[in-house]
Amino acid sequence: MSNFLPTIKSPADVKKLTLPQLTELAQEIRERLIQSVAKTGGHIGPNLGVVELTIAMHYVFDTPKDSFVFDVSHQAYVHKLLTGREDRFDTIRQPGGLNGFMLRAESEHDSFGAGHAGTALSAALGMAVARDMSGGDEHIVALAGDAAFTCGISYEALNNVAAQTKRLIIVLNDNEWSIDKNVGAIASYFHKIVTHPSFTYLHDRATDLISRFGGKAGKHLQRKAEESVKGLLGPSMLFEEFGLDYYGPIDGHDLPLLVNTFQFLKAQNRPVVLHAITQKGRGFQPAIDKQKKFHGLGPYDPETGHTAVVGQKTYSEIFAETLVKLATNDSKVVAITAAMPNGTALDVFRPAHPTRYFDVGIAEEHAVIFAAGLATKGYKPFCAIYSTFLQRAFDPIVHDVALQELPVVFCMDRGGLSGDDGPTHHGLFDISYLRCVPNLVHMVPKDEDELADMMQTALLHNGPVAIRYPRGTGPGTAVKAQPVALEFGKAEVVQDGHDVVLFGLGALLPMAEAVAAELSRLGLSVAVVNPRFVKPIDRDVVERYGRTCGLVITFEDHVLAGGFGSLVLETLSAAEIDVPVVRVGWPDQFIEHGKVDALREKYGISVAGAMRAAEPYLKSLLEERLAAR
Ligand SMILES: Cc1ncc(C[n+]2csc(CCOP(=O)(O)OP(=O)(O)O)c2C)c(N)n1
Repeated sequence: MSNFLPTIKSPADVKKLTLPQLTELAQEIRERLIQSVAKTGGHIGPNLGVVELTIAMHYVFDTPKDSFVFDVSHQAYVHKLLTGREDRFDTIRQPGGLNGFMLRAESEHDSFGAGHAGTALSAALGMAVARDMSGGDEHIVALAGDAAFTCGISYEALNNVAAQTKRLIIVLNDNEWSIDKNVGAIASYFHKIVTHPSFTYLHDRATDLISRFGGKAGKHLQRKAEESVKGLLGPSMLFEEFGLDYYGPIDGHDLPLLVNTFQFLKAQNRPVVLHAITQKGRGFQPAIDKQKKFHGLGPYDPETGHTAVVGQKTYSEIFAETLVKLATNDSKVVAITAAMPNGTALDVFRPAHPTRYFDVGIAEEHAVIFAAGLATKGYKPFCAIYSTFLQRAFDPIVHDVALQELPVVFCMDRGGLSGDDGPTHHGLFDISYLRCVPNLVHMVPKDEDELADMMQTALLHNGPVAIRYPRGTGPGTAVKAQPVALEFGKAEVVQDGHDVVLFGLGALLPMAEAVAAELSRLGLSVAVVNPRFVKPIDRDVVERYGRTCGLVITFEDHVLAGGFGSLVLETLSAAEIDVPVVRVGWPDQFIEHGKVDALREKYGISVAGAMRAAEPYLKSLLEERLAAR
């Protein structure tokens, strides 16, 4: 195999290669991706699908002068390899290493950071308008997957493109997959275009013309393609109606064709859409066979694609299995996912209750308002949406669900630090952004069985409820055959005591217990509380221990600002109880990617960190309490 990749120190080096050499480079990149991501884990499938597209973009355009905006930007690995980060590529998603997404702070070639879907077109349009206003001549290229077009924001951007700029290039990277199979009318529409018999004809002709005539033929071809496709699809062509010129569909793995097409598009003085057909996982059979699994995953065997078997069930699986039970007992229970059937484990629910399962695409706002509509007719929707993605649906939660007191249940997976994915994916804000919303109940389970019980509690509650639970596995507590509703608004006192009280929220209860053990060794009497409910907080318990104890310590896998500890402070203050409160949680800054344990240690969310934070109070507390005995 050739060895061009190590010589690519910047996109200028890509431009030095010939077209046949670019094809060899594509091979090298594929091999590198497969080998490297096998060790680090990451979005292997999407990146194998955009190898040629990214090479062609860097061959034709000039970042950082020109700007590339990638939707989600989980498919930016090839871009990273071509923009001076090849030597650090093996550190991707590792502590201190490259981020798994585009990051403005990481490289001047990363013009816009992302991690959430649907933002590329709006950001690219903003850049294009800024360029126009300041008289620049650079190119702005947005690359968005077909699933990005299930996001409402993409259409909000499209609605403005033609009126606001004359020059913007949008690449629709169509592989027919979101993480799962892409869904809805837009997916069918794209499918109809690409499966039309004329596509094969057009493509064969295009390749033939380009191989015979080079660049000039590209222009000719595009005109032909444009006319033919227009002829095929009639005047209601989606992008044409938005005022963009549509080109394609073309084979997104045909490098010479892509290079010619981008050269042609670069010269256009109209906003354009290039529809490129790609294959997710291209060049790696396990990823082609298992599209869903290889969208994004942990380390795998680069030969076979095998991954380590995880024995214990994840919180997501417990959630989905419990929802199956609830739906079996209650015909009004429905499940909603916004394009995450795999991540939320609703994959398990789909076959069990197919008519009550809804994948709405990457459309969190719609998911929530859709659930509100269902709830008005007596249904009990459970919306399984990651904490970080639910941020997008804040207004629907307030305006459509909570204000009308509709019984929608938000099951917020990945509540807490997400680890390798980094700041775009950490679920660290949901307590703050939800506890200010009237009527909304917020619960956090300490283990798997309590999650099931909280779901039952939510089912019986006639109003909106949110439940947050962490990524991955919990303590491994056995789940009862049938969940039982919890006493509403009541905390669980795990251990009684009268000198110090520790509130360990959810996954941090064991940390609180470990700190309790240390404090007990010092001779203090320590109470440990599993709060269960953030809202309504168990005021009796907070006030009772606040009055008897000389120190309160709260633990949460959440930002401190507006979090559970803040709520405890507010509760104590409202009752005029003056007791020192030490809050353990994430500081007021975005937390980088890394391993959860190491990041917790770094930011003092640990037994040692809690002891350090409590230390200023311990000496006087010990003196006072021990003297009183
Ligand atoms: C708001 C939001 N919801 C959900 C996700 C999770 N997610 C990440 S990538 C992805 C699918 C993207 O599919 P597509 O845009 O077609 O790109 P592909 O991976 O197929 O190349 C989803 C649902 C997200 N990143 N952002």
